[in-house]
Amino acid sequence: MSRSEELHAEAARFIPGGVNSPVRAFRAVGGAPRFITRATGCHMYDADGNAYIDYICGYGPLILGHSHPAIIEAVERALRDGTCFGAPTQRETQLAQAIVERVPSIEQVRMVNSGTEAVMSAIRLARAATKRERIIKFAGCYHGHADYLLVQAGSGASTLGTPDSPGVTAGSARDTLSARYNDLDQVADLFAAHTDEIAAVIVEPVAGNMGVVPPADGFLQGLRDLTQENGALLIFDEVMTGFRVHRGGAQALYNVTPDLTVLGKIIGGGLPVGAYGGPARLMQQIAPAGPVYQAGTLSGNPLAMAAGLATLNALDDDAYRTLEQTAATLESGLRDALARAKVPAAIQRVGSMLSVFFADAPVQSYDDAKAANHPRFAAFFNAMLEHGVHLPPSGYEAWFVSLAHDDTAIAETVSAAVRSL
Ligand code: KE4
Repeated sequence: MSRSEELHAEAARFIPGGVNSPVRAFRAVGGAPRFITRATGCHMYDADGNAYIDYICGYGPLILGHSHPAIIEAVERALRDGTCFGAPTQRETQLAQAIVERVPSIEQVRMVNSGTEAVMSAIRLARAATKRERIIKFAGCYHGHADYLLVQAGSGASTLGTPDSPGVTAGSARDTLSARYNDLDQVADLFAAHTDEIAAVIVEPVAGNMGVVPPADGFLQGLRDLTQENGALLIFDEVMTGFRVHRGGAQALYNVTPDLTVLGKIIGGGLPVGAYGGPARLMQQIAPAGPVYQAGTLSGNPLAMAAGLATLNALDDDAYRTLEQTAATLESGLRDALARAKVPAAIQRVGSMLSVFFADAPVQSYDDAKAANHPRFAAFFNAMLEHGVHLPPSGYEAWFVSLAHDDTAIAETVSAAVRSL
C-alpha cells in the first residue's frame, strides 16, 4: 500500500470520502488520490516522494505557480500583523481597488470566502434589484453548491429545474430554469414563456466545468441583448475566467459587459476568496449601504487579501503573453501527439485554460461533453500520472497552465502524452 493510500484510508475515517471536495477523490478516474506534501513552481510532490507537473493549479487560483515568492512574502508580512480582526483593513480596499481598476464594469466589489458564496450573493442582489424570482442557468455550468444551483435541466422542453442532489428541495429548484449552453433560441423561448419573471441569466462566459467549452460566436452578446430586452440582469460567473483568460476577464476578451461579475480563485492567490461586483447603483443595495443582506466572519481576511493582491500585481501584459505562448505550445504538442497516435480528440482552449475531450467533434454543450469518451480520459489520466503529469482527475475539469510552466515542463508533458496515448 502506498503512503497516499494509507493517508486516504486514514482521512476517510474522519472526512467523507477522505476529501474536502468530491472531485479530489479520483472517483471519475479510479485509483487513490495522491496526498500532496508540498508544491513549488509547476511541480507537486506526493507522500511517496513522486513529483508531478501540475495542471490542476488548485482548479485555477495558482496562475503564478505554487509557492510564488511574491505571495509568500506578502502573506508572511500580513501574518505578522495578525490573522483576523473582524474590523475593516486597508488591505481589503487595496484588493477591491485592484479589481475595480482591471474590470471596468465593476465600480464596487464585496469580498466573500468562496465562489459559491459570491454567486449566492450576486443572485440575491439581482432578485432584489429586479423584484423577480426566477433565474436561468446553463446545463454543464457550475456556479457552486447553493441549493437552487444544484439543478439539472428538466426533462424535455420543460427546462424547469429539477433537484440535482438529495437535500435540494423542489421548492428551491423551482425558480431555476435551465438551458443548453450556446443555445440562444432556448434562452429566448424561456424569456417568452416566463415574461417579467426572470431576474437574471447566470453564465460561465467560458464554460470550464464541463471541460473547456468556449462561447459560440455571438452567444454572449446574444445573452446581453436578451437580458437587456427583457429587463433581466446578466451575471458573468468569472470565478474561473476572471484574470485567467484576460487581464480584464472574459468580459474584456469578448467585449461583452455584464451587469454583475462573480470572481474567485485567482483573486485569492490560493487562499479562500470570492467576490461579486458591478455598478455602484447595484452594489449600493448591499448591506450596510442598502437592504440586501450578506455577511461573513472571514470575508476580506487580511492574509487572503495579501495573497490576492500579490497575484494580481504580478499579472502584467508580459505575464499574459507568456501564459498564451506556453498554453499554445502545450496545445500544439498535444495535438501532434494525438494525431500521431491516431486518437480522435477535441482540444479546446481559451488562454491558459484548456481541456482534451476524447471525442470525434468539437464539444459545444453539456450533452456533447457527456458523449465524450470518459473512460478513455480516465486511462489517459492514469497513464499521465504514471509518467509524472497530474491532470485534473475528471474529463469535466479544465487544465490550467501557470507562469511557472516552463519550456522543459511543457516538453516533458508532451513526451508523457505520447507515451500515454
Ligand atoms: P467555490 O465555492 O468552489 O470557491 O467556487 C464555486 C465555483 C463557482 N463558479 C465557477 C465557474 C467555478 O468553477 C466554481 C468552482 N470550480 C470548481 C472546479 N470545477 C472547484 C473545484 C472543486 O469543486 O473542488
